[in-house]
Amino acid sequence: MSGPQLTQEELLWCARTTWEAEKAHREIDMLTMTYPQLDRPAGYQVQELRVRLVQEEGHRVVGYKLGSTGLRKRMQMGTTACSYGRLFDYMRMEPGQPLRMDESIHPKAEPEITFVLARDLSGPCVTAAQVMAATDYVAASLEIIDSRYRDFRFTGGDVTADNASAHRFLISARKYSPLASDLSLIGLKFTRSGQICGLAAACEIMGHPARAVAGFVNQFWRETGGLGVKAGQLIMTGGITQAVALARGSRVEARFGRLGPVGLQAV
Ligand code: OOG
Ligand code: MG
Repeated sequence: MSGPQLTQEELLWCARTTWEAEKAHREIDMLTMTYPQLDRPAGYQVQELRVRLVQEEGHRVVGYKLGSTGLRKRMQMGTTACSYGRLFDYMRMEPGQPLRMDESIHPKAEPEITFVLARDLSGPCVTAAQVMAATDYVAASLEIIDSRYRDFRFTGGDVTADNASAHRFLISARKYSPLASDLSLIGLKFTRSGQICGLAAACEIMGHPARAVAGFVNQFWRETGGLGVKAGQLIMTGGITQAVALARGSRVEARFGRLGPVGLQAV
């Protein structure tokens, strides 16, 4: 970390800056250009303040999204550190609903497996087996990330402050028991406008996506000073392939073996 820690006022300025950019669909310079000392822990402080700003405008947290849990995402983004962001009610898309480019900056799509909990889970030492036992169902999903930073470039502190680039998400209506078969072996074909852009299996997510959920629950407990994840909340476990850029007219579809297909069109 270089320079003195950020003051509460500076942290709040960072929170406002990325939230305003999200609402205006406008890209901004990295916060670390102004505050080079914004590291990941400071990024989480900003994220907490940003959550409060968003809630003050009447939006509700419905779950969490995990970042850089997938091997290919880590390679794409040049990082090895997992991160998380909040999913809000306004980000949810319904099947058949198009992604509006005029409400986005430079959106990218990535296929993910989403867990929905049947019971509350709290760190500090939750295991993947406990996650499986506490899961109501899993479902195929697409995440649309849309970094507020110019050219989709950022440091770990920047992206954490920017709610891990969260923008929109779509969860398939088909619910699947995580115990019905080996979830880590579920295969996936990801296409954009008919062209294959990813072939993968769920084990790309830390060997098994439940492991990513466990790691997140423990990290969340540490970052928030003891908070847990609630029954009914969604946990998107991270992009299994690389994220692909969308343009007006792009159609992306992820066909997830037993979990079924999920797709959307950008307009
Ligand atoms: C940060 C979010 C990463 C994932 O699934 O790995 C993410 C980013 O790369 O913009 O959502
Ligand atoms: Mg993602």
